[in-house]
Amino acid sequence: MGNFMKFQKTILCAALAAILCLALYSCQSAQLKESIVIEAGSAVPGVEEFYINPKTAGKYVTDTENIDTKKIGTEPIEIEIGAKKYAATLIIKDTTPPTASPAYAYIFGGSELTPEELVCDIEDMTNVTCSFAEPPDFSGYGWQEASILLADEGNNTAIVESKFYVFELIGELALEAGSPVSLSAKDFVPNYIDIEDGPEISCVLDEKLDFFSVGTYTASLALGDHSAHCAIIVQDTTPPSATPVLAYIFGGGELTPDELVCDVEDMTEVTCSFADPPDFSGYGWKEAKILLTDEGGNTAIVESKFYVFELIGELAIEAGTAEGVSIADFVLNYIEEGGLSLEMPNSINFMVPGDYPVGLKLGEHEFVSLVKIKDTTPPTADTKNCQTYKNKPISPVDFVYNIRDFSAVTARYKTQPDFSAPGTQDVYIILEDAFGNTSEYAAKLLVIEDTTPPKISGELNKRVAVGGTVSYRSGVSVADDCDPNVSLEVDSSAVNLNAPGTYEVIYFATDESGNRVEAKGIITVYAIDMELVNAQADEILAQIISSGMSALEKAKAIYNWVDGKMKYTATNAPREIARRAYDCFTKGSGDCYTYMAGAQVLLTRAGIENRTVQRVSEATTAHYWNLVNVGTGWHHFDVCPTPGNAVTISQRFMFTESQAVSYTKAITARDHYYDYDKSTVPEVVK
Ligand SMILES: [Ca+2]
Ligand SMILES: [Ca+2]
Ligand SMILES: [Ca+2]
Ligand SMILES: [Ca+2]
Repeated sequence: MGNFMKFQKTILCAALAAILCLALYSCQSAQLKESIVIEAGSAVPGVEEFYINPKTAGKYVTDTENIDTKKIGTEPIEIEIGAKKYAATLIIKDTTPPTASPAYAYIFGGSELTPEELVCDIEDMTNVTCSFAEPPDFSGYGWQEASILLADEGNNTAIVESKFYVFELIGELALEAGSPVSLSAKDFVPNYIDIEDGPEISCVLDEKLDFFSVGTYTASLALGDHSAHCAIIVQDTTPPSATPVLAYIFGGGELTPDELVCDVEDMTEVTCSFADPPDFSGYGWKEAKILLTDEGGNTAIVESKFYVFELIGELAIEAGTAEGVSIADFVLNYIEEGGLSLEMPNSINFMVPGDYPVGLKLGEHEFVSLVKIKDTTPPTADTKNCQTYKNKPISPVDFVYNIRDFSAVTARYKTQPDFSAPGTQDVYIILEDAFGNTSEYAAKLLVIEDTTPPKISGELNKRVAVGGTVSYRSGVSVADDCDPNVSLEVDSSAVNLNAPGTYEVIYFATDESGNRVEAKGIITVYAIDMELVNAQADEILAQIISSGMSALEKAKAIYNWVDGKMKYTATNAPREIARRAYDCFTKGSGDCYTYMAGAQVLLTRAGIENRTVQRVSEATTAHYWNLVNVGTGWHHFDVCPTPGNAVTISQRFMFTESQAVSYTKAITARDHYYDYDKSTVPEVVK
């Protein structure tokens, strides 16, 4: 029921409103305000704001959504009330001043700012324009004040106090070479400050910039969109320095200025030159002034000095007078400093004249000098006087001895002596060495005239048994009045020692002067016969037997003598008793026949009965021995040794026939040893 009633009321009210609207449309002022004013930027007010009577009901006809309230001016508004439409005006005004925050700015000197760059966060419902309340000072440096005037479309204004910083730039940065080795923006801006929350000043240096080389370079600085250039002038105003170096050179050598200084110090490149040309032609210590010049043209003088060695190209040394050389020998003004060294081959022989090169070394420089081993000394010698025979020249060398020299020496006569003039004369001998050095020595020459031949004396006549030998000179001498060296010569060509007889031998000698002497001797070659050997036997027996001896004792003495005297030797001498007995008595050598013959002669001369016995002829070899009878019958008697001593010496003295048979059996080295023809000799005791 209630809703129904509200519906009724609404219908009623609507009807009334329509009536009113129609009334208003016909009479606006009676129902709507002609205009209303709003602040720019505010919303379009509700339509009721136009009603005079708050109970009026109506609506906008105008599309208020399309009204820009930020635009100052009037907007026509159509409002419908009831069935009628009414016109009104909306007036938009700006009465609120704008606001903004200051924005601090940073610029390089010489540039400027717009007012907009110095404010931010501008707030207003209408467009705002900025301008400087007063022109800022862009010509100064550092912080500068700036008043920015803000004005909106409604001519409302406001002042914002801002500021900006002006960086002062250096147009030219002069640097001493080598003093810095890096640069940054701060170096170009005296009033540099860090920009809070902003970009730094960037600094780009010239690619060619060399802090150690004099020149002008560029640095490019940038701050935001602004850029600027600064010149970097690298200069060198500091003179160079250096230490002097003592140098040593050979005469004729030169030095560059660089070789006379060291430890050159400077930040730029330094060239060296001589302030004055040094004296390279002299010797010893020389001054040198070295001018140092750097890239900046700064100069310094270094006082240095050098030493010039004066060298000897040839060092002459007399052979044998030195054992070595030292470096100082090759330098007239030698000093130890400088390290001059000598390179000497080991092959210098100070005894042998010749040229020997040696090297002098000074750093990298070498000089070749020559050691000349010379012989200018004449030979020396001792002299003696000489003599010779007339016309017998002698050598000049004979007059000199102890010759001393380092090379080969020859001797000659100054003038040829007269060897044909007997008597004493002076001779002069010239000694010359291999290098032509000569010395002269005097001596006496005695020329002897010898006309007397030598004299031969002594035992010129000699005797010798046939087959023997003769020492012709034995007992013969020769002497000369002048020639002490005269010698004895023998001509024995006429002598035949193998045949008995008398022969002539010629002794002769010739002295140095050719005087000859000749002397004759007689050589008697005598035969060997029983008379000779009997006499020899008698002499032997006189030594070995006495009158009181028995025959057996005498036989034993003879046996022993022959055994002691003889040594068995094969011989081709004739089998003759005298000849072989002679061999036994004089030589003591021979075969069994010699033993037998010697024993036979002695036994016979001693008066002892004896025979010779001979091995049978059918035996392979021959053998001879003795048979002896001392009054006890015949016995064998054989002094000759048996082969291999199968029968001893004592067994072979006076042995019986039965012993002979057994000995023959015992001696196996020979057949038929004591086998003999029994018919030729007396019967031997059995
Ligand atoms: Ca405003
Ligand atoms: Ca310098
Ligand atoms: Ca010499
Ligand atoms: Ca003489």
